[in-house]
Amino acid sequence: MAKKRVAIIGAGPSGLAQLRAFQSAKANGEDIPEIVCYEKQSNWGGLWNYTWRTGVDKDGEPCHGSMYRYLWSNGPKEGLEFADYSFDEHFGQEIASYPPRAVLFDYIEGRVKKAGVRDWIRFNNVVRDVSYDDASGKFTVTARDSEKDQETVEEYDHVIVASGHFSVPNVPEYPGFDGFNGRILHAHDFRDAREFEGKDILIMGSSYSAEDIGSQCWKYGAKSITSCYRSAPMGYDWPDNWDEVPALDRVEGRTAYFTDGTSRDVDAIILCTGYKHHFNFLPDDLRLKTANRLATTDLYKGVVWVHNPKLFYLGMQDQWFTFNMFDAQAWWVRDAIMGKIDLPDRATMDADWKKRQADEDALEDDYACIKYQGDYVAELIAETDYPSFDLDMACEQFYKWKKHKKQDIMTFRNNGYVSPLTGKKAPAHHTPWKDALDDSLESYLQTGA
Ligand code: FAD
Ligand code: NA7
Repeated sequence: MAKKRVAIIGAGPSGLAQLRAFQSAKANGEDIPEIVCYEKQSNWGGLWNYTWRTGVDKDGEPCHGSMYRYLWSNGPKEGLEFADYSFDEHFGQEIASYPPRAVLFDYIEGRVKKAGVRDWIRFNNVVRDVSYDDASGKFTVTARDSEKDQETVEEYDHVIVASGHFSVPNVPEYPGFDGFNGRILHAHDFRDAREFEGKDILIMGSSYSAEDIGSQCWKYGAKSITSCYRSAPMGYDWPDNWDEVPALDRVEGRTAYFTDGTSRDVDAIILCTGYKHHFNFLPDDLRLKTANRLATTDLYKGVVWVHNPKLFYLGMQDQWFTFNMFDAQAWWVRDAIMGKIDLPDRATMDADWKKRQADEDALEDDYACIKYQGDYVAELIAETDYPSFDLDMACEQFYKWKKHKKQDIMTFRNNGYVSPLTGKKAPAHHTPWKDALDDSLESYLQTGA
């Protein structure tokens, strides 16, 4: 029988987890399918592969990158550590808990370099279209190779969508935006906080991007920060030049008016208003439509497309857990494709995601959400040979992180956490986050002050 063919779309942390999952089965002597991973960028790492570009990329495709300079991990690294590749193994030394982007990129890359899977990836290949044919039971994937300036059309038995969902911005419009005498940008296009040194800025939103982009601007010398929320304030004890106010009502000239009747003059408006699950290469019958939540709509076990269980999605959940959750999903999907896990009938798959959503809706607070996602990761791991680790201990590190943020939002990154893999507590970083202006790998890995 001909080997099965599997297409993976995206070589970010999720797609790379899938490559590593198949490679580990191969290393165990198993007969794995033929794997082709399409990646539209010229390197791997997904969002962690920093680009200065905004708008369109070098090939005229929507620029994938949403990360910015000076970004440090927004949660402790002990919560995302790969169970088959510890930070200690990669760096050969203990490192602090909130690595900058370049350090995490190096870690992600280290594992897949060791696995030797780069040849499975077709870089500079954007997937333009996927379709499914009932008669043949196969998918057709159409991609464009920008280096060769050529289109390819190939058939696959399975498709795994790992294209991320924090790349296509959700961009609301408010009255007066078209006449604003300053810059309006979405977080997706934010690259360097130094641009806003000495400026009065308005941040819209009250989630991760609002908190972190506002903090970056504060760290790199913005004159004042005003953040406005639609539903609930972030509620941290902000520095003196940061005010958190209710929703924006309208803008007139340079003046922003809020729903509590107050107003501010601002130089720039940064829309930290989230992202869309957007798949411009998928037809209606294959396209995931879900809110950004922990239990995604129409995905059995969070990964199997219930309308056509030969199609899988990775990493489509809102994320407390990231790299190790993508791993758990990738190992599980690998085993489903290789026939080691049986998929149930449609009714059972539907009941699964609906129950997960009902359970999620009943969660009381962020602590319960963390535990809920930790339990999900543990559930998948238990069904595969991914190395098990202490998920409760990982959750504990997130609980401590939440408490540290509440204590002081500008110092939480100075803390160290315990690795669920090694049981060791990370050392404090040599420089407090607010004073560490150099985010390079070399600077971060220096030991001692
Ligand atoms: P992505 O990293 O988005 O990778 C998707 C890949 O698919 C990309 O390489 C892209 O080029 C490719 N692709 C997309 N469409 C196509 C196509 N049509 N054809 C071919 N290739 C395609 N997580 C953390 O754990 N810690 C953090 O501190 C953290 N900070 C973040 C900060 C920001 C600003 C953002 C936006 C996210 C952050 N995240 C963080 C979450 C982040 O989503 C995950 O860490 C991780 O990058 C998700 O991996 P992924 O592979 O699912 O998606
Ligand atoms: P999130 O977590 O999806 O948050 C989006 C925020 O934007 C949230 O506070 C929303 O308010 C707000 N929002 C959305 N639409 C609007 C409109 N129309 N008006 C005002 N405010 C709005 O996205 P983030 O970018 O913060 O985080 C995404 C990932 O990036 C995250 O995983 C991090 O790791 C980095 P709401 O609360 O819904 O009222």
